[in-house]
Amino acid sequence: MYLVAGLGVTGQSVLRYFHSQGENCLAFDTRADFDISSLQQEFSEVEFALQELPSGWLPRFDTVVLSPGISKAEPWVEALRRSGKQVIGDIELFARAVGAPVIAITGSNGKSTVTTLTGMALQQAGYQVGVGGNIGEPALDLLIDDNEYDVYVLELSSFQLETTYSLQTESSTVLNISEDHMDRYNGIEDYIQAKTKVFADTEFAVIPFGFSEFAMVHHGQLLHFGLKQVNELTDMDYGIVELDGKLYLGHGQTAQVAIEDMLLQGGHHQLNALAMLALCRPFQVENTHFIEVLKRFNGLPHRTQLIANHNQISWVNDSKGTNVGATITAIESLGAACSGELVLIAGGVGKDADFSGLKIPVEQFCKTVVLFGRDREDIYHAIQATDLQNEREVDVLLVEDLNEAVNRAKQIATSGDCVLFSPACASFDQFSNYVQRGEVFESLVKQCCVE
Ligand code: UMA
Ligand code: ADP
Repeated sequence: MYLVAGLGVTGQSVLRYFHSQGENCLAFDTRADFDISSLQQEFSEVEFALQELPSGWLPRFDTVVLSPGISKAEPWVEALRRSGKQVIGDIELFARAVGAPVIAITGSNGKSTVTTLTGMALQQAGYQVGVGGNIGEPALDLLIDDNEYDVYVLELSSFQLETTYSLQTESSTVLNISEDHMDRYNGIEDYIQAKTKVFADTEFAVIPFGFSEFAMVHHGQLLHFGLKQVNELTDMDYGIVELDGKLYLGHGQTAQVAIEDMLLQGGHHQLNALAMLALCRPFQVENTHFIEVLKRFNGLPHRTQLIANHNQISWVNDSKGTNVGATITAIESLGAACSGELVLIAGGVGKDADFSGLKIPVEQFCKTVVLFGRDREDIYHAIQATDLQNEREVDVLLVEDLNEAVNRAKQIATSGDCVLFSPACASFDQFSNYVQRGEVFESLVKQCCVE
């Protein structure tokens, strides 16, 4: 018997999966105020408990299916493991049941974008593609919907990989590593270890140049990718290829997609596209298919998305910038493109991150930083630290909430400037998730652009 622990998006997909398999289970959520009435109606065969795991249940299950939002280090989870229970996640269940090839994508930033691009390229090439995982659609739902997929493309978080043991993939990648979720890990090494589990059983391990150590655990072939423009790229290297004076994304000496044909310009978009090319290597995808996709891919919502241009001031929503690495990328990429200066709005739940990496790009591109949310002072201290030379004066303001932050940004920004909302933090102090936070930002911007 299984215990489904956590009844959010993942836990509910596990209940649906077990229901479809005729497998009975017990279901538990640690939140006392979690409303389970509709779940009780839908899954009348399942027993539910909230807040405390009933001790009478202990002899009744042997495997815990743990939601990614619950840490394996929680004392009650540890105690279950010590008592001999197996602790797995939804992706492990998926791995045990899937009957078609899988591509798996992890990394600190760019996962959803590369997952979407890879799915689009395979679809363009005629495959039936199931896209899911951390990106939103739970992986197990793909196994029980009405489609017959030829291939699955999964975005996997480090939390999901921690509880995955037997996933076999055709190709997989760790796109990059920068600090994230340090409240759940004992340092960056621990986090890297969780991420690199994606290479445990893969045919092609796709890794950034210079990070071969990522793939220590892998047995298949290595493909490297990065913005290198070199003459001696081998056939296993994906980078920038020059042909007749024009720059292309490609591998070895093969020019695949002219960079000028990409709708999204900028370094990190090229990196994400290169990762897509490498991940698709085990499949039959023609260059024309890649070109078609990159010509029309306009980015995903809430990722460095231009949402308004008013009085020559542009407003950009990067609510999905939930860690320092993502926000640095956003500052550098928009800072380079902006004719004026940036007004950065950031803040929220810092996840014990070290924010000092923001200092240099902020000094290079921002005239003002407006900080809101629970951990705003941590960012304030990191940006205001005076241990670097060549400092440029940047105003750093502390406000309570996003409404106040948008209004202050409006007063400060002048013609040519760009107001960038890239929080470098999770949203859970003031919003339900990054999507709601982005939507609130967009409606505040709309209001203040009309006034
Ligand atoms: N929670 C409890 N008690 C419980 C169960 C959950 O307190 O018993 C809390 C968690 O601590 C967390 C929240 O509820 O604060 C949600 O946790 P969850 O495990 O229920 O999450 P799901 O709703 O199942 O959503 C998860 C992913 N969320 C997390 O890993 C936190 C979603 O990714 C993912 O889309 C979904 O599964 C489908 O696979 C979101 C995310 O923020 C976008 N992911 C993190 C990230 O991208 O950085 C990892
Ligand atoms: P994830 O799913 O890993 O959170 P997304 O594709 O949703 O990644 O992008 C989130 C943010 O990360 C973007 O808004 C952008 O600021 C940043 N980003 C995207 N691609 C990259 C990359 N290759 N390297 C660094 N940062 C990136």
